Amino acid sequence: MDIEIRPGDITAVETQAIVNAANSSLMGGGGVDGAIHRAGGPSILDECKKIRETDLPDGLPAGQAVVTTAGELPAQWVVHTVGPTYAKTPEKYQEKAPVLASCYRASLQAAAELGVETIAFPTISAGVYGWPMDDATRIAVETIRSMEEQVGDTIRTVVLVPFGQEAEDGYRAALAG
Ligand code: AR6
Repeated sequence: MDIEIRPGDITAVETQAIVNAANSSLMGGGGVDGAIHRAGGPSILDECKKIRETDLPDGLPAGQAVVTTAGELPAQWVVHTVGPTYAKTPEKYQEKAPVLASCYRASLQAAAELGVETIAFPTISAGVYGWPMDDATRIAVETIRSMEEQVGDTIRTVVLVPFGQEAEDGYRAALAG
């Protein structure tokens, strides 16, 4: 499983799947969520609404993932996951860091079940949800690496998409570590 860094807008990335840092409602929002729904068109929201009506009436819990098609995006699939909000206290951090790791695990598992070979991730929780960039990128890289045995037969390439220099620096440091 190769891990690559491709800076820029994830909506332009031509992997088979891209991951959305959504919220529990699955009804769209700002940040990368807004960008994906804008660029992908209304079919993504239509599918999210159906998922809410059928499987997830209370919304998608943090740390889990669901898949829709990708509308007009170059990708075929959007994997929607919900990161935790950042909390500074050590007790809360101990509770929430595993939830962030779970976003990466659940997204990779969902993609592998669909036979996806290439997938791109934004820096989940590192925007509106306030997670410090160095820690968010470290958790991303460590968790993706830890999944190699489970999903590496299917997923050949994981693309990390930093949106800004701080994210890119974080990924480079984590990959070197
Ligand atoms: N391509 C790649 N990365 C992006 C893009 C893009 N087009 N746009 C933003 N980022 P955020 P969160 C980066 O806030 O922290 C939404 O309103 C951004 O710079 O999108 O998990 C949802 O609906 C940051 O590094 O997601 C939720 O309510 C990273 O993506 C909430 O925000 C994540 O920032 C989720 O917050």
